[in-house]
Amino acid sequence: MLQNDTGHAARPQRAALGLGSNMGDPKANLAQAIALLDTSPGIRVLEISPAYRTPPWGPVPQDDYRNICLVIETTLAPVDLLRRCLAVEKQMGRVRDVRWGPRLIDIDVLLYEDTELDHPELTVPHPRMAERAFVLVPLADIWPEARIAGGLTVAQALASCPDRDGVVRLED
Ligand code: X6L
Ligand code: MG
Ligand code: MG
Repeated sequence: MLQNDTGHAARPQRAALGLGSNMGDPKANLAQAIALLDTSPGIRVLEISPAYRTPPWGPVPQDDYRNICLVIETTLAPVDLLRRCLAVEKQMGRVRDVRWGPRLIDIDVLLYEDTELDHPELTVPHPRMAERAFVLVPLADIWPEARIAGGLTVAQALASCPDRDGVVRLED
């Protein structure tokens, strides 16, 4: 990737983020996260998906989530983008206790242009997004032609993703 000496990509790059919340007021938490991301230097929010109520995935029993995806334009390099996402989580008061447990806000870097990156802090495309309807359903609303791991588009992966039924679009 083209980079200058500030760790910024030379030109804006398109990336996809996945956001989720199942503590406090999830709608307000997602709105705050969007605002904090959009006002971050080097990040501009281009598209916001509809919100979905999604059953909790993973081994920890917990409340349903509210999930959305964003398409952003960024001059940050992938790992700097991740660090910014984690800083927003922390700024909002996220405390990490139970692995895969309930969270106030979770912000994941899903895709970064066509970049395939395997870094100690970050793998893109997100290696498990193809199995997660709570990611694919909102992402298909705003970036269906994006390619995920394995060469499938988001729309193609969604067509063969189990458990889509539990993912319910929210009107407010
Ligand atoms: C075995 C072991 C099977 C682990 C599955 C699956 C772990 C998903 C973590 C797993 C396993 C996850 C969200 C969520 C989480 C979210 C909804 C995760 C991380 N985050 N469920 N569960 N939305 N609906 O954003 O995705 S924990
Ligand atoms: Mg996550
Ligand atoms: Mg995360």
